[in-house]
Amino acid sequence: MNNINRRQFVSAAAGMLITAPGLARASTVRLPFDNGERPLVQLPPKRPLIGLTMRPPQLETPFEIFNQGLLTPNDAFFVRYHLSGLPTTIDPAQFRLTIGGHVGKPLSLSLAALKRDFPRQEIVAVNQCSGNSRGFSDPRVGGGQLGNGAMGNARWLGVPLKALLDRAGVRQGARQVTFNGLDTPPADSIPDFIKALDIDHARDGDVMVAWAMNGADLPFLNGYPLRLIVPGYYGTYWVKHLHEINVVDAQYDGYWMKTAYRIPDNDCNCVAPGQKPDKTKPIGRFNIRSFVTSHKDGDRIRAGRPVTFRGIAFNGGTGIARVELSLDDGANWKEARLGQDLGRYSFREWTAPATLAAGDHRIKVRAIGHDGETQPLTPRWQPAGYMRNVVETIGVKAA
Ligand SMILES: Nc1nc2c(c(=O)[nH]1)N[C@H]1C(S)=C(S)[C@@H](COP(=O)(O)O)O[C@H]1N2
Ligand SMILES: [Mo]
Repeated sequence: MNNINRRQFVSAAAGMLITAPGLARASTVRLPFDNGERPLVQLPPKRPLIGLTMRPPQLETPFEIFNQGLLTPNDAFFVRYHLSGLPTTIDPAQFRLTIGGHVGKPLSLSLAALKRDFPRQEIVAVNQCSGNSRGFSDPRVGGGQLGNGAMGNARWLGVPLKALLDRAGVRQGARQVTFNGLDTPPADSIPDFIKALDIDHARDGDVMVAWAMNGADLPFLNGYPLRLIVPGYYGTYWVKHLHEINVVDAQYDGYWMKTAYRIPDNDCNCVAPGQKPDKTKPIGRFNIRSFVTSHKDGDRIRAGRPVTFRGIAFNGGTGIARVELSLDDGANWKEARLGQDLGRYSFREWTAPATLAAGDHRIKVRAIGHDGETQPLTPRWQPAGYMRNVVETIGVKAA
């Protein structure tokens, strides 16, 4: 696609959001919790996805997509925004990424320069919203009532953030790096969405500025033309439409770091249901999760016939060491076979053969990371509904 076409394409997609929300509202789906009915909403070029809000657009991926391949297709990838002021037109020829603040030589880079003058890097990594699965919180909590579809796995292509920071020359005393996107608050009272990483994290070589996802330009709704990729970290840090990077010599204390996206500062990052934490810290790495994708709760299967259960597992970056399946609600566990390794930040496929006698069966799956972390059998709770990673259970009937 040449620049002119790309520009028109982007404005058309954005215009659709503003002028015709819910244009193609095909049907509804029901997420398995109270008030879980959602419209299927199509915002081209996305396929119909589960609609949470229209302004700003928030869409989740129908769960069956995760059984169709380890990489989540761009047109099925979930969408999350905080601010309704989305950029309407982005001209790739005019676009600049600036790197400033506590540096020796501030930079203003065109997309062409970014692609031409720096080393490239490709990482397969999961992007997961902190509030993925929040709708299952019990007691319930405020915030977007999400099922399990606010996550996705993609191959990201771009430049290591370290290379950009090195070129700008980070000065002595740098503490953090802040990231701002082109989206804006609808009112002055709402703080702009700006996130920060510690300087050492920003320079770890894995954090990157990406322009492509699964071999194509970033979709508009996933951050065209550039976004931050923070492998192993919750999506809140993956700033979309990224255009401004600033090195700062103090702890950044903007609203989205100091007040929002904080978790209990204790070993479980949890509190007793209904309680408030006495100390919090910014959310960080994913905890470990695994899912069955081949079957869903309530499925019927043939009794006495071999069946293969399949699913995915991922964690905050040590990678998946083992996945175990229980066919009897957690009494016995057997090891699943791990599939292709796309890297320690990716979904890892697992499969497990089974033959079930006639009757009802409670199937559970749990993953163990290379760091030894595993999943709890009872859900942890916290007031924001972040970081759900309880062992998932589905009921199937064999007949
Ligand atoms: N500019 C911008 N970037 C953003 C956000 C936002 O509101 N504005 N939301 C963040 C959050 S909370 C998540 S979970 C991810 C979602 O990425 P996606 O929309 O590409 O799936 O984007 C992150 N980056
Ligand atoms: Mo998020």
